[in-house]
Amino acid sequence: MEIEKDRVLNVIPDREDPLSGGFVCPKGAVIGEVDADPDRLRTPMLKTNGCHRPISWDDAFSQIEERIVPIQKEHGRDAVGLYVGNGAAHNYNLHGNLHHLLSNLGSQNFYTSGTVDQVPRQVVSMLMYGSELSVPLPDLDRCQLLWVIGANPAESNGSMLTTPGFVGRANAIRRRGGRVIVIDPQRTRTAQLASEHLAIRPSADGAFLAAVANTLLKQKPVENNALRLCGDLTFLESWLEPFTPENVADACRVDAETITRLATELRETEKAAVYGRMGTTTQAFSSLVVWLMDLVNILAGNLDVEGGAMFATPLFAQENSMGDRVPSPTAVIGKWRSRVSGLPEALHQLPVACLPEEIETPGQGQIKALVTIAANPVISNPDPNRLRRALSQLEFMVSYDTYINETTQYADLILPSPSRLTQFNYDSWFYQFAVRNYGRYTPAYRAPHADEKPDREVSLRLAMIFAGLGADGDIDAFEMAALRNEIENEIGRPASEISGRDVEEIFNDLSRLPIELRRLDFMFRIGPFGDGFGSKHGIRFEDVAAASSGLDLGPLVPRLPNLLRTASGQIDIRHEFAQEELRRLKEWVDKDKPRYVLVGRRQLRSNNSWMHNISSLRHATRQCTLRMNSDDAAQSGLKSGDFVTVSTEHGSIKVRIETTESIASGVVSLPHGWGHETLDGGQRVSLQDPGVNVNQLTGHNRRDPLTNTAIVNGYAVQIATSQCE
Ligand SMILES: Nc1nc2c(c(=O)[nH]1)N[C@H]1C(S)=C(S)[C@@H](COP(=O)(O)OP(=O)(O)OC[C@H]3O[C@@H](n4cnc5c(=O)[nH]c(N)nc54)[C@H](O)[C@@H]3O)O[C@H]1N2
Ligand SMILES: Nc1nc2c(c(=O)[nH]1)N[C@H]1C(S)=C(S)[C@@H](COP(=O)(O)OP(=O)(O)OC[C@H]3O[C@@H](n4cnc5c(=O)[nH]c(N)nc54)[C@H](O)[C@@H]3O)O[C@H]1N2
Ligand SMILES: [Mo]
Repeated sequence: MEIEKDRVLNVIPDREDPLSGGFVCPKGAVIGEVDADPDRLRTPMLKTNGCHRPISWDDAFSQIEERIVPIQKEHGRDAVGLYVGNGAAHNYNLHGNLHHLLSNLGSQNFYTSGTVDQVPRQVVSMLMYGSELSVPLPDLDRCQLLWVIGANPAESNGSMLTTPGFVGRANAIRRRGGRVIVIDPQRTRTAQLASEHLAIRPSADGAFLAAVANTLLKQKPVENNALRLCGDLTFLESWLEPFTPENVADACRVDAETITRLATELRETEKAAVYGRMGTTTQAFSSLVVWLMDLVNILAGNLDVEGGAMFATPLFAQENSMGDRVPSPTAVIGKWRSRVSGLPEALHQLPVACLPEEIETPGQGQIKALVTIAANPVISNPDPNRLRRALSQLEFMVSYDTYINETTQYADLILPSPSRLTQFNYDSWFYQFAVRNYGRYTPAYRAPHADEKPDREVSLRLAMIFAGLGADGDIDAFEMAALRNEIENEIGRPASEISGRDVEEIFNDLSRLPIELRRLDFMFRIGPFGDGFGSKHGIRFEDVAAASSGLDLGPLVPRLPNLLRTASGQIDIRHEFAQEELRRLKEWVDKDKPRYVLVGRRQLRSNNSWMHNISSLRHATRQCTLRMNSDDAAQSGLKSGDFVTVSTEHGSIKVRIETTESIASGVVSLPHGWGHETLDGGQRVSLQDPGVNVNQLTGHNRRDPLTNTAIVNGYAVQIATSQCE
């Protein structure tokens, strides 16, 4: 970035960066506009007589303490809920401090946007490999055949697959004689790059993949390390038996010969990988589809082999890479259940489906106070109107965000996030899923102003308030005590690289760095590339910081069996949920299908519900329209620009249609993140072009049975011509 007097003049691609190769996303390019946006929050705002007015930070923290602590004392720990949204994942200073918030809050009411997103992917990884972070990634730079199912990385930049510049990578596959196959009811930008596009019927991926797996099983699974780690798979013959290419072809709208050909090709191509995302994890059979994708990768001989579906080895230690392999005792779901509906916890979270009822329903453990961080669930969760009613009945709500948004406007107190330019970043979350082993440290560009609080301080002050230690305690001492604890735990683990070492020695070594960098250094050094605090030759924080274009740690490498953390020490394929879901899938295959189903789409110049306040991101391709197949529209006498009413059992919305050949007949699509008309000021540009909230059509009763993740793709909808313009 070129910066002059706190203002970003220019964002310059870094062609030396081994991960991005100099690709810059249009949203990254406008970081200066976000930073300079006059609507961006700059001081804490307290709601008095219905309006948010600036107050000082000291007063803000005192308020939080005065309101939260009595609620905890009177109603118990679960009475304070925490919701963490997508914005936190992109920010080390938030994400890297979350563990302080969680451990000190001690509440079962922890929610994230993950249960409207990727949780089925992580839970299936936990069940199969023993860790939620063991997510197979297509080895894009070496594969010769890539299947992309229900994902649009050309617009999304990849998800659970960090791949800046996906378009270049996909073109490279084709240039080296490989093939890209996109399986998506929409002919997305990714599908336009593909060698072959299958416009599958929404929700049919399970049936399609079960038929592929069945075909592979009959052709005999490819022998390799991964297959050997699965043990006896003969039970699959009866599980998959109903799913032949012929039996599923109609339901999938893919003919039987194509299914057989694709399965064979997958088996015969040496470097091939199956990858899927949002269209696979927020649909009717999410967890089953994820399970099937991994199964297909295994049966075709592609799991954990070069050019296939591989696991990252991130620099930042993760549970599957810290020393030797030992089973993870927490790799189960349902460690506790929600109070009202009894839904199981997964990944220490309750599903968002529980949030409104846990606020509304009286009794011990009812949520009386809510803290939201970098989130906008009023837009991003199903049934927004119910959540709005629930939020307005809270005794106290605090939100931490860059903007006043549709959710934070309900907060009694909103804390402003600091300018991104004032903080270093290390994308610890995203590098766990990067197509190369890689790490990049980005230093801060400027010092914070007197009124700008770093995320670290805000997070630690909140954690100290939760812990009952007061709003003005010593955050450094607090953080260092927690770090010392972590060191103690790590040296107490026999499998650790630093097992049995001296706490003080490790702690003092970290003390050479500024306090906010010590844990980052710790995590690097106990990880697979770290120096184990002198126990081996390896990396320390300084090495990462010195690599100004990012530290390249090479292509993905095979990680089995050491990656496994299951109790069996094997890849666990046999799970009851999968068998039950296959039965439900069989019924679905045989059922009549609705006339129209709704799917989502992501937009290049948007990021879920935000970035809509940035004028230069307004664009012809970023409109909140209902895309409808041209022939379907013509049959109903509709043309682009007409308004229709779209309804489900949950609600109805009026929206302008855009007719297109690029969506399958019987499928319509709406982007999510819109519906700013309920904003009571706060974002002047967003209000000029509010769009409609697609989640008015979705409800909490439709969930993935295993993880209770919301279903937002493949909704049956009715479409009626609207009387209004
Ligand atoms: N520009 C931009 N980038 C983003 C975001 C953004 O809002 N804008 N959001 C970020 C976030 S939070 C995420 S999680 C990622 C998501 O990243 P992706 O998953 O890559 O993106 P989506 O556009 O959600 O892709 C989902 C695709 O699934 C298809 N689909 C829907 N239902 C089905 C189905 O039943 N079967 C099949 N096969 N396909 C189906 C849809 O047509 C759509 O093309 O993107 C991230 N990146
Ligand atoms: N129907 C439907 N619903 C969906 C989806 C869909 O495809 N269809 N997609 C789902 C998915 S994948 C996701 S991830 C969710 C996303 O939904 P949410 O997680 O609720 O969040 P976003 O809309 O991404 O909003 C993020 C908020 O974080 C703030 N923010 C950004 N950066 C920072 C920061 O550094 N600090 C702080 N404090 N705040 C920050 C932004 O201002 C914004 O208000 O939506 C889900 N909902
Ligand atoms: Mo997401």
